Amino acid sequence: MSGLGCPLNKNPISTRKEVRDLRKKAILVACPKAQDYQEALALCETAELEVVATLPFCRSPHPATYIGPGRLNRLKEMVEEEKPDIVVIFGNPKPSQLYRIMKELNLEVWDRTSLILKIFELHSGSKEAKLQTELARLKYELTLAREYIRNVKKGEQVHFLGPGEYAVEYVIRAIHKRMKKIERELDKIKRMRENQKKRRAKRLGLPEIAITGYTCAGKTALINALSRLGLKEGPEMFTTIMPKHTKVWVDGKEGIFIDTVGFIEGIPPQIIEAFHATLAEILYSDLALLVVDGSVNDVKDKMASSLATLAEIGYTGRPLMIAVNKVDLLEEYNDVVEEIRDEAERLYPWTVDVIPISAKTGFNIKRLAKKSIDVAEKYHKLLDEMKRSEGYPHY
Ligand SMILES: Nc1nc2c(ncn2[C@@H]2O[C@H](COP(=O)(O)OP(=O)(O)OP(=O)(O)O)[C@@H](O)[C@H]2O)c(=O)[nH]1
Ligand SMILES: [Mg+2]
Repeated sequence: MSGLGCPLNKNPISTRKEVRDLRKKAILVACPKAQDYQEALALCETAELEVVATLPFCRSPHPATYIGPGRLNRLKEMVEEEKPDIVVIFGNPKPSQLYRIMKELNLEVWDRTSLILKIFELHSGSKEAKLQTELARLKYELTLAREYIRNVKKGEQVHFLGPGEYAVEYVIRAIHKRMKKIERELDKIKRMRENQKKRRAKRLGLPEIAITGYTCAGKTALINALSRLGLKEGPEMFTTIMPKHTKVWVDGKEGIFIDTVGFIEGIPPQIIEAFHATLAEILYSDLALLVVDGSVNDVKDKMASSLATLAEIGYTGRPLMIAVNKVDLLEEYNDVVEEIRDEAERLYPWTVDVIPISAKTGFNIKRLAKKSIDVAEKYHKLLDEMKRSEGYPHY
């Protein structure tokens, strides 16, 4: 890397410790007793933050300041002591609440959405991923800028953003303009992607299976086990942002498997909206293959959350295959599989089968792939027949 003003030129990074020292310091406001506390820490770690202190917050939100006046005072003291770069409120404060906290602390404050957006920004490699992430960020910032204007109009003194009402109105107009431009560019990419898909379907005529599920469930590990793609897997969250396809051949049967972006509990709506074209890969497929991490305690919650996201993007009333992954980490997995089967049948009656697998050791991988191709093939044929009749569904 070269260029003026790049501090790395003078002090080349040579050790992992030095790299870690470049992380921003954060105070995390979260409930240590909550099931998603580990997720909060993992998200901070993936967003390259060093959590220097945690302020426990387990109550229901306060109407004005989300964390309440007492906690806010304590947070101010902690900011004085720890001098963090950022405060992370692991929740979903309203823009007005977030605005008040920022104003009180005079510091950058991220909520859950902002934290997830940061990770998407860090992991977006392709042009399409970058544009989608920027669009999600702009949608998010628009709500904050509107809140800022509302407060200026109420005659409040504002400090943290600096500029006055007209400057912020100018920023809002600029955000709208940029959003329009991105939407046009994404539209072009979407049409290109749809054409590629149509050409692929015409050329190969193979059933398509979208591998979907919670972040870190092992979707990429599964596609790697089925192919020689060697895609990046990792313990960090949202390693995969853009879909990847591969043709898989099992015992004389062929299908296209697609790796997709992971889900998370309460996935920010800005991400669902901005990543619509990417998530549509799941809708255009013949079968969704839901991978769940069978080794974690909250596997049923994570599955329920993934099913809710599938419903939100419109995947419902269609076949679903479930793979209970990472069974190599369990001494005994039959009970977990049965529990997941019962829960899946209750929450999603179109579940075709629940198969235990290990993407790491390869256990049951072939069986899963074969069964998935079979089901997808049947649905593919059914869709072809429906296409010829009037009842063709337009996804
Ligand atoms: N022990 C074990 N580890 C696994 C298995 N499958 C995946 N992993 C590990 O789990 C972590 C997450 O795997 P990924 O394949 O990156 O998960 P993903 O679902 O693609 O995650 P995102 O891309 O973030 O949505 C990685 O460290 C994998 O090596 C498995 O069957 N057994
Ligand atoms: Mg992945």
